[in-house]
Amino acid sequence: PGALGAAALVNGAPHFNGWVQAPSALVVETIARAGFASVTLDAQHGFATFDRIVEGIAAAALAGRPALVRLPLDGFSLAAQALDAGAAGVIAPMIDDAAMARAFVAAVKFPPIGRRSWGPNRGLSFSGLSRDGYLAEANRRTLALAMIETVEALAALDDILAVEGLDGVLIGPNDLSVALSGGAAVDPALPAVVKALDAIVAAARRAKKPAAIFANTPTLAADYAARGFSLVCLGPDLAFLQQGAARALADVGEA
Ligand code: 3PY
Ligand code: MG
Repeated sequence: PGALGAAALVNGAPHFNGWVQAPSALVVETIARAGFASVTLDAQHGFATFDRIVEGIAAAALAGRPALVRLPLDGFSLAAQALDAGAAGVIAPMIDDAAMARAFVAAVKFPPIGRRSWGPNRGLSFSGLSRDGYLAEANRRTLALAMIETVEALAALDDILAVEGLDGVLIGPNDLSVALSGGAAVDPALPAVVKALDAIVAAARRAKKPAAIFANTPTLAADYAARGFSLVCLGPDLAFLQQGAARALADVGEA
């Protein structure tokens, strides 16, 4: 399925990722074959249990696409398990400061950067490398992305980006809008959110790390790509399904 190195994301054209919350193998394969460059299996707000993650990574691989996993909030124990299962990278939600980013990195990078425990299973076999080769390369080939979606994280952005082994940041504009509006609105179009975006892209450029973002709509996705976000996540699958179903009903005059 290929790796998703941070360096390629920094230098390449915008990369569109299909966000999957109901990751049966068939759904993941369908989203991957729709043409997204990679998929994300969401274990925070989606239904990506570990068994589904194991299946979902295989389904994405069948379509020749790498899979990322968004972790739940309760610690990082799933993080290295996902990499062992062949995930190309992991996304940690609600990272507020450099200490949290360092704890995340410790879980997913091998020494000397972190303390990921050895046992890479399918990650090793996908890589095509020897055991020593994987040990030498895995820190570069697997992505660790910290979600920036709180007021605290915005204030600590440069410190978070400076954490060694953290490959980049991924903006959660929904949570960020809730945070920046003091709980008054969930709306990525809020001026305070939009204003933060250019500063985030600039900070990531200074750190030579990719800035990624989740987009609620294709229009927002295109806008984020134009602003310089190098990885733009679009979805989720359940919204595609709901919107397609509603449009079909409307087309037959039922809505
Ligand atoms: C957010 O926008 O807050 C996200 O976490 C994207 O899913
Ligand atoms: Mg969020």
